[in-house]
Amino acid sequence: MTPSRRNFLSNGAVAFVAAGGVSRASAALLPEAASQSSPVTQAPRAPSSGRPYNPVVTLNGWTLPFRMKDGVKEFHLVAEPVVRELAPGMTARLWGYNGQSPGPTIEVVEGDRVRLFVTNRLPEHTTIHWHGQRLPNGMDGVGGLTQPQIQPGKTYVYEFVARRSGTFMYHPHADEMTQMAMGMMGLWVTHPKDPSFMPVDRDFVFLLSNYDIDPGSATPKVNTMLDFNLFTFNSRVFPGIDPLVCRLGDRVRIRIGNLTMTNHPIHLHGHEFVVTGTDGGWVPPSARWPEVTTDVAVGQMRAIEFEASEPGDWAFHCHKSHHTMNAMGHEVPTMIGVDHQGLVEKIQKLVPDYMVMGDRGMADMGEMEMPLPDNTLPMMTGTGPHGPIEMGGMFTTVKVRRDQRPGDYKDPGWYRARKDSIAYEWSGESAPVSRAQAAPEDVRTLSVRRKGGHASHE
Ligand SMILES: [Cu+2]
Repeated sequence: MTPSRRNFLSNGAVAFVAAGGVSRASAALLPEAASQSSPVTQAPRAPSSGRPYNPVVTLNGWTLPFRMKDGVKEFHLVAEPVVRELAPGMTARLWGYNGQSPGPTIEVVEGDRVRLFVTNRLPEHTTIHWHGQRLPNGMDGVGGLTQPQIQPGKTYVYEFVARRSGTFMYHPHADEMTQMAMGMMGLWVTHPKDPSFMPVDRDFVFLLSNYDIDPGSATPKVNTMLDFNLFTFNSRVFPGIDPLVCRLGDRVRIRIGNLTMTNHPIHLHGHEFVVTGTDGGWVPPSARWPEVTTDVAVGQMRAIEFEASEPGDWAFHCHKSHHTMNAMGHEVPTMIGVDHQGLVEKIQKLVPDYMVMGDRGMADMGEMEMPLPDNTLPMMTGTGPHGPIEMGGMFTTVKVRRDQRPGDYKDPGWYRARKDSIAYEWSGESAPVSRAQAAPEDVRTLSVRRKGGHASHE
């Protein structure tokens, strides 16, 4: 056993003893740390005390309960290893908060004094940084800079006033390359003091995160710099991501935070929206312009708003096409246009399971039943009412329904469009197809010049 392995184990043992051995008297001072094991979207949690607000809905997530103590809103976050189902068929061993990655959403009201107890049940030290908040410097959660690291088994207390309304995030500022690659992050929403300020009927929130998990394994590779293979909304990939269910005519807000290593152009079909909020606060109406795609850069928050005026199942996704794929083989050659005739039989004599892939594009992958290693997902997955959707990763739908009851977020199933309103196959006479002249057989796209110049190269 190496010394570092031994240290790791003894740290873990200390954490366990400390977490399990808290005396009753001191435990009573801490607010209960609620935990969540289900990845299903929980209904919005109306505040039980304190100032009123219109709660948000965390996509495939939940809101952390609080208690009022002498006028202070108290929360208890526990940083710990968690098991997160990324989609049915695949679970990942992540680090998160209170049983899930991302951690629970924290909802408070502008002007609230907030006290956050943070218990560390990880095998290494951590901190929490309250991304975007105005707060005293010592509460900013940058390990080494503004506070000592929270060692395994210890609980730290953060306290500050939520000074401005808006959308924020929380994440570690301690070994963050590892801890964020492992899924440690959460959302924070500060509601305006006046509940009639910019009211909406549905207020959704989610974080963008990415992981690199080899097929057949469950723990993300934390040293990956750019080549991630799973891109997620709230640590879920399509078809494991719930739809954003709306009632026709609803004013809808979607708040998106990005804690991945790259930007994500988030695109909504069938509606145009305006960006109403950024990390810096609310955008004044005179400064907004209509969009159908908004780029959410690394470390940014965007709130978008629109009227759900068009019934249907509308795609809502990152527009980087690799981000709507699950674990991909990066070494796969492009085979479009390659003639396989006669080759397959020859190869199958050596490799009986060999299949031709990609000679007419990759769309076949959406329906092909290929043998997969345990605990991974097909590259494209999810089936709709008209067949395979050929998407994974950062994709879901906004479902707009006339008969969805206010406050009801239950999936209404697939949209039943009127038959004469669906794109259809032309059954009339076919017209002659005029084509550009075919490329000549002997076309050279690459001409190599050898040292001897033109003369030696024909
Ligand atoms: Cu993306």
